Amino acid sequence: MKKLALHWKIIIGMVLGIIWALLSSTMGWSAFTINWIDPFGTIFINLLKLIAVPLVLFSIIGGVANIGDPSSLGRMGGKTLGIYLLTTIMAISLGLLLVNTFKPGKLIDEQSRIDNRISYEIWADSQGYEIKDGISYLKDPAFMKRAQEISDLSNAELKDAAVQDKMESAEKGKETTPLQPLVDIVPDNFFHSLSTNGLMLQVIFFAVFFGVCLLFIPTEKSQPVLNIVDGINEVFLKMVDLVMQAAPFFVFALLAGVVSKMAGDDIGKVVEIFKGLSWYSLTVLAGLLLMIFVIYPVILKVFVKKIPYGGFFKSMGPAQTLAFSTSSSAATLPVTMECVEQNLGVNKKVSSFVLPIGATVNMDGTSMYQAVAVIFLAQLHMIDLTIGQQVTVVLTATLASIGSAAVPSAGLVMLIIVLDSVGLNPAWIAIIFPVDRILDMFRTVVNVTGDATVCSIIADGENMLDYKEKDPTETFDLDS
Ligand code: DAS
Repeated sequence: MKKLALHWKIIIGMVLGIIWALLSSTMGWSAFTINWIDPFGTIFINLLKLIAVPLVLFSIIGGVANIGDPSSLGRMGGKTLGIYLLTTIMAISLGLLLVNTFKPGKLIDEQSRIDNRISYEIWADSQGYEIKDGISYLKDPAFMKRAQEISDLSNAELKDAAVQDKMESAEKGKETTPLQPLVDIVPDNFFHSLSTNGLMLQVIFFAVFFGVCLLFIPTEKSQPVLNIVDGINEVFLKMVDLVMQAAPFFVFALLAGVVSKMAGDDIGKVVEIFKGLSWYSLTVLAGLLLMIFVIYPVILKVFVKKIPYGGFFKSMGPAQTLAFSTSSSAATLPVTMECVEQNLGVNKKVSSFVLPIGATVNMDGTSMYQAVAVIFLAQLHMIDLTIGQQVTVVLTATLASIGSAAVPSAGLVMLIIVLDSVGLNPAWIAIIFPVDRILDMFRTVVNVTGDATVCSIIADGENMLDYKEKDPTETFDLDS
């Protein structure tokens, strides 16, 4: 029987995980699933993250030192950041087009929108915001009574700790100087950067710095270092191959855990979650799926003729299915790197540099989702953002997606900054919180697909792309 490609095995693992979770929630076994199956999903993500940081460190040092002249590194760096920025702004613009066209926030009943608007005006007034196009609801005592009920209710909902601490951490992140993001890239203690989650940019900075300095020492001294670096790199890539042998089982555990935590022993909860936010979820999904199946393939067709439509998906299948299952670009990074190098034929000198940066700062799916979410929430509260405000959303969603960590639900936390930038209530993330984990799976696939697309364009531009149709069953082979 023909060997099944790994991404099909992963998809089968995902489907079985969802079926198991739905079965276990009807049979009352969700506690068993959460206690005895879900931990294997966490182990899988830990294993991938365990590999990601050292793999990035050694592959960038090797990639930079092998590049030869620092000027081509500078050129590649400039192109990388430039194209990443372009794809992010394009994703946000597509999101704004969809949410302003379908207006999902206006599809709820008028009275609820009026109530929402009143609670917004109460909140805005308490923040000292001046409401320009204020409506007369606040003058009518009947509305004031209703408003008080709503604001009490919404405050009670927002007591939810999961929302509260996310808000506190984002609030803390707000008090910084404009150049703080630049300062944060330069580590003062490299071992702290290695041992602390979310400091990938500091690891990248150190690796580039170390690799460039390798270029400036005599070859007889740098070559032994490079040989060790390349050897260590191979070991970490072999670790990826080993872990990926069990990916279908780990993904089964991941999906079983996610759905069981969502449904508990009441399968109706999953239905409830989706019914409440269906138009919003459908708008986000439409945008994300357009990015994956139309926008990126068109960009690839225009800039990189060699990679056929089907070939790209066959090559990136394992990384995309893993991005979906883990909802973490950081955890998926080692697999993204292997798929781009082994299947798309991108030279390691490009992928080792472009992909880790992409996983950290290029989150097209996240930025699109943030744009849709902000306009949806404004519509839900009968607030029409002006064009100027929507341009602000483009800028802050770009910055927020750059600042989002490559971990589950990071995009939701950074949404607070985008909401705040246009005078909306950051606590509204509680409204879209229930479906966030599911939408996060899709936006992480977009983030990873966008990184791979840009990496292929850069490699092709540097004549470092050697795409050959490959048998996808050979990827992650232990003896390859
Ligand atoms: N889960 C994030 C990632 O890893 C994306 C997000 O939260 O929006 O890419």
